[in-house]
Amino acid sequence: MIIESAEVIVTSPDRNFVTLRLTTDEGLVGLGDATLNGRELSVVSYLRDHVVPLLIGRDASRIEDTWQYLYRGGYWRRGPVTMAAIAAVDVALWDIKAQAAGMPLYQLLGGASRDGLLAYGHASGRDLPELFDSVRSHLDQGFRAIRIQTGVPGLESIYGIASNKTLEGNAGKRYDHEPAQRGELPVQEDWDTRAYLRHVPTVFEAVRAEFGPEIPLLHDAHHRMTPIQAAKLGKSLEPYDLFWLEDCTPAENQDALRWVRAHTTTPLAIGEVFNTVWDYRTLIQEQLIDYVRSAVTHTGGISHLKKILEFAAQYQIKSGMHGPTDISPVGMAAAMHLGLSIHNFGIQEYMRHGEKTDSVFEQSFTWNGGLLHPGDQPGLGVTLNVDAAGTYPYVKAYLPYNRLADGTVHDW
Ligand code: CS2
Ligand code: MG
Repeated sequence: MIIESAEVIVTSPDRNFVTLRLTTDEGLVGLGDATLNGRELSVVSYLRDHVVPLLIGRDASRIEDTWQYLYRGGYWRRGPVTMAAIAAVDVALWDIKAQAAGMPLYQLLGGASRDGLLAYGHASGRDLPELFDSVRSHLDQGFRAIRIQTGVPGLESIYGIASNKTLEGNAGKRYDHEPAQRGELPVQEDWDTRAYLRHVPTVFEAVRAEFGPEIPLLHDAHHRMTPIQAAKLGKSLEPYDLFWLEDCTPAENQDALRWVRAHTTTPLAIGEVFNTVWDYRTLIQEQLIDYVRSAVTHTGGISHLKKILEFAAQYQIKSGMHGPTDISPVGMAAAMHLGLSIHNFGIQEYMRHGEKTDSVFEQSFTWNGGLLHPGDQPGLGVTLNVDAAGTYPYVKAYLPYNRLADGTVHDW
């Protein structure tokens, strides 16, 4: 089974997506997500200019060999662009292999280890009434676990608040928070960690009072605190029994988590900006985290993330795969197949894509009783409508950045 063609398809229905589409000499088509939010075109070039020429004529069945060929053969290893490109090739080859075997990918990965995947949705609000409405709306949609993001008094627009705006063409319909904003330059947002640290515990106190002790609640600190600030927040949130506190410190410094771990029992999740197992080694070996947040799309594909999760399993660390709207339906499907097959599945992030996106990517996953299931179509179970994709050309978009009150750039 030879790879006959490799196309890199860029489309922007509700937001930009980059998809690798491999076709074999037997007519099988495999898809891989290569979307890197706010830097999409860098991966397009990496694929088109450097990787695609290496794929044509290769044996599509040799997934691990192709992975090593691209990782070791590329000399310049790791990093978000390289690992998103390798991920797209890897997932497309797994899609093809499962189709050739006539089974859904999770069956090829070892079969189902559960009936479905517990998923969490994004509730948010500038104030408590808005937040409570959002929690209720997610409960009505069937979510059995909910991420809580709140506005902070004194800060205009911060990460994670859906009501900042509604997406063009989706007027009147709540739309989960899509952080990347279309435009020629990134938008500046303000930040004040001390105001945030004062406010967040009061919000969780109110949410628990309103919705009770059972429902799993998650929070994303989005990389903004120092180790001791993160320790302080983790401790102040202990009474509210969080499922996890995510990205409490910037990810580069793995040692920082030793401080946080020393001060709080709030479970910790990290890794959505990680790209290889090397980013996790200290965190996993020293049990400094409880959840691996990597997405298949940004961590070298199913082949590499499966290895990271098997390493994590030895330390009772579970998966918590990244699943915002900048992970395409192809990337989400890959996450669901992997998540259904591994033993140490924890939870899956699930932000709904928009209608235009659903018209470009035909999907077979199901959402039932708060559980996702990838479906039982052969392969990933996603087909790309190339004509529809062509009607939504790329639109430049950037993630915002942060400045503190004194003008200093801060982690966003
Ligand atoms: C976030 C993301 O979903 C999350 O956990 O951290 O929304 C993140 O901001 C985006 O994926 C960045 O592209
Ligand atoms: Mg996050």
